[in-house]
Amino acid sequence: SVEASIPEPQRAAWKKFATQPFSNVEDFERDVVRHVETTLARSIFNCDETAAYAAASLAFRDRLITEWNRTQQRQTIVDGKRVYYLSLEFLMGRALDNAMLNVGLKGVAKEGLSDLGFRIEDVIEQEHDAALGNGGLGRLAACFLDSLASLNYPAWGYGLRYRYGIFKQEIIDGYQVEVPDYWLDFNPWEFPRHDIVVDIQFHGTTKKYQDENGKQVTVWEGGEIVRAVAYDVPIPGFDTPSTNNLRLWSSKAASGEFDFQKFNSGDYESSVADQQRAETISAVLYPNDNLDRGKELRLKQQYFWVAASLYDIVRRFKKTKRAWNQFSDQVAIQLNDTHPTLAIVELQRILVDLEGLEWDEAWAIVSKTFGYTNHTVLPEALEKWSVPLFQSLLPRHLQIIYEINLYFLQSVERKFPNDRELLARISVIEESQPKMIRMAYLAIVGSHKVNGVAELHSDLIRSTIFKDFVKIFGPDKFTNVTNGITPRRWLHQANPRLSELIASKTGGLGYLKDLTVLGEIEKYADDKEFKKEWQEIKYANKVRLAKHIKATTGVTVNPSALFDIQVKRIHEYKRQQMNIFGVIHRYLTIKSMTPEERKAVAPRVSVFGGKAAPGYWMAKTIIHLINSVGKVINSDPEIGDLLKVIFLEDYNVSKAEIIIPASDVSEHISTAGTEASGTSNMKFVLNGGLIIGTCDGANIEITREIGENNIFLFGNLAEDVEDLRHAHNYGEHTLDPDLARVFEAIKDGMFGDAGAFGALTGAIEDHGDYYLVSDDFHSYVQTQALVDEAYRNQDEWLTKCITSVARMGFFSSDRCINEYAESIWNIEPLDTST
Ligand code: B1H
Ligand code: IMP
Repeated sequence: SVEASIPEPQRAAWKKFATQPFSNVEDFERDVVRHVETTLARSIFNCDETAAYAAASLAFRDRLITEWNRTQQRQTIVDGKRVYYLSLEFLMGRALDNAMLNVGLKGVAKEGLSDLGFRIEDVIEQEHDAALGNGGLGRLAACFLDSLASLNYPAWGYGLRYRYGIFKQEIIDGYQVEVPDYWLDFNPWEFPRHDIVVDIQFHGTTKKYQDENGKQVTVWEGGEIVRAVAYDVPIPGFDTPSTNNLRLWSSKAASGEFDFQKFNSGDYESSVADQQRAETISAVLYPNDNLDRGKELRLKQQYFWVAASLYDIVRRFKKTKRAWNQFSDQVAIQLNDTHPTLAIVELQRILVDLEGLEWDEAWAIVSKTFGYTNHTVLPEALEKWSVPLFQSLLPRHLQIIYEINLYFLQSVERKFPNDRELLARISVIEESQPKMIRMAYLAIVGSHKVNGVAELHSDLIRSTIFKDFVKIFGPDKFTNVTNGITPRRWLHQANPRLSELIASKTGGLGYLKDLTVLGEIEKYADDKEFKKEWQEIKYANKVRLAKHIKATTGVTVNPSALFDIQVKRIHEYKRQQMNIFGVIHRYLTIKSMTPEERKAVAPRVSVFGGKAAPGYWMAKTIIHLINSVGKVINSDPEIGDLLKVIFLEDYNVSKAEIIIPASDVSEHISTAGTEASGTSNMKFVLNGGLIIGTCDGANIEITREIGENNIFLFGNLAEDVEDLRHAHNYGEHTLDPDLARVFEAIKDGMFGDAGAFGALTGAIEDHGDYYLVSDDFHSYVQTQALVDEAYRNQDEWLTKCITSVARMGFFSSDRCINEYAESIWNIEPLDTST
């Protein structure tokens, strides 16, 4: 039973007046008007769309929080195991549309808003994206939260409440310009919990002494304290009352406001300095995707967030009054990449230093609690922290890491005696100058399971970067859980007409809870009527995107042309440079044709979008080249509709919801072995688009599911990459002749100042072509020709699209979360009928 704070005799009043969330149009309208008039202090004289958005959101928030309360109560009563998902990124996007759909009251809201004088589409558009993430890793965390709630798992997300999310991108004269994303001036989706605070310590010193029983005890004292304040974001499940919690920590000065003594003595500046320094910790999201820069503030963020979250988790466990050895029966913690690895060290510290457990006893608990997900093999993304930095910031944690490493190395030594090289290779401490802590190794040693995010990726980590650890721990510790996406946002919300069509053939929206039901539409892959409707929906989605393109870039594109889309973070390994070189090749080819020949060309619109990390110069040069090429091609009167090149500014989750449903073909063309999974590949296929891609990441499993006739694969295989790179460096590297022609055009100044793009061509011609652009170019261009040819036959094309969608059931994040629950977390869904 749960202790209630209100005595029995007074509870009747509480029950009588318990909040009744709206469920019909009239009650919804009443809530909206009440929020406009009281919460927002506005009226019919100044209620604009922003206010309508705010009030509608608050009405839904009231609903969510009532269910949130019930869900938390249910979890407490059941008193079972919970899973905690620790992620430095949650790329949530907009919340209102999602809340309306998940709760099943979008129709009610639509009618209610219309009665009050608003169009629901315009109201939804007012919302600022919650963009607390960089790309795939952060969006995966958001899809996981949706699935965890929808499947009724008792689960919490823990993250940081950044004041600034990922920057907004503006394109000025073809260059990326970063603008801060100050998103918190009004956020109706969070609940500040000023009563849930944790004081977090940094710096200071450690002391060892013997306690009264003669036991060695270590204390960590002094240094500075920063306060963590909890902000809760309710996460509604789809078609279930379950509403889970995402708890985000915000930093502030522990002393409260500022030092009044300093203030009164006239030292104004330093009186606010402490406060500002504390608030800096949760101020900004680091805008790097797949890159570790080793900045001190980032380490502070990591410890701040991990320590606050663990304090919260341990507090919750202690309330159950269980013995410590039951901790891992109650708690599973998943580490989203190595960013939260300090949680392993922090839990060991809590158990040994604060709770007085023996080292081995504590370590047995710790190593049963954590699971670690690896998301990349790129060497520049593997986190390492310098020992001197740790020594200064987290002195006690450094000692614990050394101790963990010592015991680990001793156990390896016993198993593999006299193999000094092995010990050096696997040590958590890299003996460099300065010494570095290898966070991935620490995460492996402290977890009971390690997983990759797609089959090829999981195979690669087992056979390359973590090979020695497989030998040491055995193969069972290493597993694969292929990523997935939530069909609620990425089909139902983004593509309502397609969702409706599918629902009409599969007996309703049930397929959104069991995506394998999609299989039932395969029987319509040759159905004339069905195909016609399908085609119309795709066309309407393309018209919608064409309008967006016109409004944001001024360029008119023809919705009947083939839409070829590559939207994702700009990165050399994702090879947007190969795509734009291919576009130039296409342009040169068309230019060399006679007018008669041009009549046979299939019109195409090449769409790009994505952010470059502010310090990633090469990626910024790629953006510049795309825009420069677009400028020339889009205004070439000889070309007209045959080819258009568009760069869409500020790609984010809400724009993805417009872009993805409009694609005919999308590009997932990373150098084989570099993209751990990719998740937008799944979104594009689920929305009835085909893929041109390499044999990399989840593309391989998508092919297995949908059939190789329904995907355009090209390029070298992962197993050959190493040899090819070796050959580049030691043998001859001859440039592909088509690519050479493209380079000549660039160097001739066809797209403006040739010098500006020298780094891009140079990386391929002169610096080893690490990403194998030249090696894959011929195969890429040939495969693009096959795409043109296939698109000409619309009837067959539609069959491919429908068949592919029908076979995409596997890629639901529900499947993925069930796999984690069963094979890593050992948790069960809760019964919500009580
Ligand atoms: C992915 C990252 C990443 N992998 C470091 N690694 C970061 C690494 O801020 N940092 O330091 C940020 C992000 N992101 C992506 O994860 C993979 O590249 C994708 O292939 C994969 O689909 C996605 C989700 O698993
Ligand atoms: P992928 O790298 O194409 O697999 O992208 C994965 C997912 O991350 C996309 O489908 C988007 O939801 C999201 N995403 C990728 N890049 C960005 C970005 O630059 N801003 C916002 N979201 C992004």
